Amino acid sequence: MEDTVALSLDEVRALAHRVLAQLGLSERQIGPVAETIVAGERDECGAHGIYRLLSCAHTIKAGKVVLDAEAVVHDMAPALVRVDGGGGYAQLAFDLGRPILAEKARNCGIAALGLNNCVHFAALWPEVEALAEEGFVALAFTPSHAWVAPAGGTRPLFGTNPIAFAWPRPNTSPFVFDFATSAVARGEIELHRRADKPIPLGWGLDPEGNPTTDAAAALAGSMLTFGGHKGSALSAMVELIAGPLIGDMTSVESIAADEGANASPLGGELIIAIDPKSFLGAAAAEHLTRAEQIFEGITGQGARLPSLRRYEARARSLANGVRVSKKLYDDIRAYLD
Ligand code: NDP
Ligand code: PYC
Repeated sequence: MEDTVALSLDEVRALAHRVLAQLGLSERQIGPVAETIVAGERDECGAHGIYRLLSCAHTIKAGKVVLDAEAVVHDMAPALVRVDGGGGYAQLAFDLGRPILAEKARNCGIAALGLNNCVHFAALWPEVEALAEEGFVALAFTPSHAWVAPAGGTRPLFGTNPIAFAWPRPNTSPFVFDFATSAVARGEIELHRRADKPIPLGWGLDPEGNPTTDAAAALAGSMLTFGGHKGSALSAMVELIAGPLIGDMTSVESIAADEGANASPLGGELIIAIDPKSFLGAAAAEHLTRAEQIFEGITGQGARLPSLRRYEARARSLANGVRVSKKLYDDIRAYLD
């Protein structure tokens, strides 16, 4: 049984603030970055909770984050806005762009926010969930580093390229899913390597292109997409719509810009918000209520609704705090010495 440390969410937040401040990140960025990390730990998303403080530390020490970045808004069209993150973390740019995206989606029915020139380490669900809490249907996409082979190939080309979706539900938390188009997020394989645990077949290939259960070999070789050619095509879509479409890098370009530093991915993100009230007018409430049949149809046969695990974890963490691996806690605290 692994040694663990019990922390309240306030202690997780304080730890994140202290480590990020010690690393020299500006106050402007510490707030939104720390909140994303707290949310990941709170919702028991191990690969995107306080574990990410280690990748923030590595990325900052490698000189790959502009510590005092200022995000700048470019209002492109009635339904389009871009935010240049100035080489800082994507959370700063998202926080600036979110109210503008919401206003444009309310005015136009649908609107898109392109984040450019950002560092990405996080899960995307906090962003789409926040938009759905405001009543929007929301989607988000971002490329990462070229770590993933296309279906049928053996060399890294795509990023782990997540797709996140959120749907507002009457009187309850939004329906949200958010997953990498690789078989799993890279962070999950990194956690297996740290714990010296084998990975299932289907997650990666070794550097010679052979299927492997060795986490380190898959990290050195290539990861695989989920769902064969289907995940591969979706991954290509993410490259295109959150890369060239918004004038930003592909995963191949991001890993080239990394110059072997093994830091977090750099580049863009596309977020789309749709306002059901604009499509449906006074009938919006009736159709959102009808949509509930889909969720009842899932849970009614004992199947699991994406996001319910997180909401249950959230309730537990809000009540009792969280337990984190002692080794991870010590590795993070080492940045305070
Ligand atoms: P998973 O394969 O664990 O899939 C996560 C999603 O699927 C969640 O919405 C989860 O819901 C849902 N889910 C999982 N198991 C089931 C099940 N049995 N039945 C129904 N729904 C299920 O995650 P990944 O490893 O693919 O990705 C994890 C995170 O990594 C994502 O948040 C993603 O944004 C992030 N990521 C970020 C990248 C970046 O560049 N910024 C790159 C790649 C990944 P629930 O939450 O309730 O468990
Ligand atoms: O886990 O694949 C990942 C990842 C990349 C960037 C953030 N998370």
